[in-house]
Amino acid sequence: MNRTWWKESVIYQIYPRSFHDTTGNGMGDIRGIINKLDYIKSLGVDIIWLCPVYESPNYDNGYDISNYKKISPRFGSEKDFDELLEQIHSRGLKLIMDLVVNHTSFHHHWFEESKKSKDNPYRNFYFWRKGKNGGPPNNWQSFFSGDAWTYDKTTDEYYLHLFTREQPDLNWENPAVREEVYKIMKFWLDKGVDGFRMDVISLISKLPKLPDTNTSNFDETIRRFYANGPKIHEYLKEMNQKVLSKYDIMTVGEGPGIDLENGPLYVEEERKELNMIFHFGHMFIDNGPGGKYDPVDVDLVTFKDVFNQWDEQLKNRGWGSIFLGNHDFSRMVSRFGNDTQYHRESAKLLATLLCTLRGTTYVYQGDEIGMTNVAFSSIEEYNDVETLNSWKAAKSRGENMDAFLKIVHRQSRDNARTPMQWNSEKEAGFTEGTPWLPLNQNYIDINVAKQEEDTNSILHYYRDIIAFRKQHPVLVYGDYESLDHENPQIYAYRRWNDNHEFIIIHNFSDSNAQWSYIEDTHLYTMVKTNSKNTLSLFELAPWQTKILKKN
Ligand code: ISL
Repeated sequence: MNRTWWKESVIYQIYPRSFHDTTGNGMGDIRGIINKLDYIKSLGVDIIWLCPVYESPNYDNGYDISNYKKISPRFGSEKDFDELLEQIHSRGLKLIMDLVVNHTSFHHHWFEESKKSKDNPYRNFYFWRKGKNGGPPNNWQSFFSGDAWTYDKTTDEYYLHLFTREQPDLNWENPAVREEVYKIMKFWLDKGVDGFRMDVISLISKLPKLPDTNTSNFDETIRRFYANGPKIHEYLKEMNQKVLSKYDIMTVGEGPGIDLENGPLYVEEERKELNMIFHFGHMFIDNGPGGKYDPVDVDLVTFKDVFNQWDEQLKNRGWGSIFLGNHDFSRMVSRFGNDTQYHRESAKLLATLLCTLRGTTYVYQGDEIGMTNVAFSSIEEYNDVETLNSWKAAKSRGENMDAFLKIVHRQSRDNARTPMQWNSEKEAGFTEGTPWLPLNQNYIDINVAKQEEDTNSILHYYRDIIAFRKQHPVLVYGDYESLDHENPQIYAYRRWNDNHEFIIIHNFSDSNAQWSYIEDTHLYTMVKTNSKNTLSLFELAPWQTKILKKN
C-alpha cells in the first residue's frame, strides 16, 4: 500500500461545545481549543477533527447547519477560527472539519426559499412530495424516531428528513446542489484546512421513487433503503475529481449502512473516492431487534470478527479507521472495558488496541483520561435529541420508564458529550459558568490535572502508546492476523513485516488468563504492558495487555 501521512497519523476528535469554555457561557468555544493546543500536541497526535462549529440553530448540536461558511457566534468569530487554524499548523498539527451535506438546517436559506413555492429555484434542492392516503409519501422513519417526512402547508407537500424535522435532506440528484457543496468544500480547503470527516455520506444518494421499506428492522431499512444508493459512487467520484484531488488532504466518510461488501467501494485506492470510512460494525454490535435502545450483550469473539473481517476486506485495497467511540456513542471504557474495578487497566488496554490494529487511530476527547458514561437521575438532565425522542417514543408505547432510564444510562449519546474533565475544581475547569450539559461528577477523580501528576495514569499511557506506534511503522503498515480466534477471553494478534514482528495480547476479562497458544515462547520478549506484575510471559492479569516482540 502507498505510504501517506494520514495513514501514519493519530487523530484527536474534538466536540467543541464540551471541550473548554473561555467566555463563561457554559459552552466550549474556539478560544478554548486554542488554549489547549499545547495539551493536544503533548499527546503525540497529528490531526484534529473538529465537530461542527458552523452557524446553526442547534437542533442537533451543530449537525444542522444554516450557513456553511460562517462560524457560529456561540463558538467564536471567523477571526478566532483563522487563528485556530494558524496555531494548529504552527505546531505541526493538521485540522479536518466536519462536512455535513446530506442535510442542511431548515433555517438554511436554500430551504427557506425552497419552502416558498413549488416553482422556487431552490425547490429541487430538497425532496418535496405529495402525501399518500392522507399521510406521508412513504413509510420511512427518521433515525431519531417518528416519520421521516414533515408536512408543510404553504405548498401542501411533505419534505424528507432522515434525521430531525429541522434537518431536511438535500437532493444530490440536482447538479446545482452538488456544485454548491463543492464550493463550500473549496472555501474551507482554500483557507488551508487539511480535510473532511463527511457526515452520513453513505446516505446522499436516494433510491429512485423513494419506495416504502418492507422491514420493521431499522438497521436493515438503513442498509437497504437509505444508504449506498445507486449514484453514491458517481457523486463521490465527481467530488474527488472536482475538489479532493486538487489538494493534499484526507477524507473519512461516516456511514450508517456501510457494510463489508460495499465498504471497500468507498475507499479502494484506485477508485479515487474517499480515503477512509467509519463503518459501524462494532458500534451497532449491541443493537437488539428494537435498535439502539434495545441493547443486547456482545461477546468478544463477535467483536473480534468485526475487526478481522474488515481488515481482511480492506487489506491491499483501501485503508481502515480504528475507533471505539465518538460523540454519538457511549464512552468506550464503559462499553468495551470495565469502568469500575479495572478502569485504569481497561482504558489502557483499549488505547493499546486503538494504536496497534491496522488503520488510522482515532481518539475521542476525554478517552485519553478514561472518561466514563454518566447516569443522570432524570430524563430532564439529558439534552440529546436522539435520547429525548427515544424517551417519548418509549413512553407512548407504554414502556416501564424506570427500566428505560437504565437503557438511557447505557446508550445515550450524552454519555460522550459531558464536558471535558480538566481538573478537580468547580465544573472541572471546563467553564466558570453553568455547563450546557451537567458534568459527570466523577471528575473529582478522573481529570487531566490529576493524571498529569501520576506517571502511571491513563493519560501518560496514551502518550506512551501513541509514541510507541510512531516508533514502529510495522504497527501502521504491517500485516495483521488474529490468533486463537475462538478464545472468548483473549484478543490476540500478530503484526509483522519483513523485519519485525509483534504479538499483541489483550485480556478482555475480569479474571486472570493463561494463554497457551504460542509454542516457541522463548522467541518473545515483552516490550510493553499496562500493569506491573510478576506473571509469566503468557499469563495476563484482568484487563492486562501485553506487546511482545519477536527476538
Ligand atoms: O448516533 C447514532 C446512533 O446512536 C447514529 O445513528 C448517528 O445518528 C449516525 O451515525 C449519524 O451520525 C451523524 O449524523 C447525525 C448527527 O446527529 C450525529 O451526531 C453525526 O455524527 C445527523 O447529522
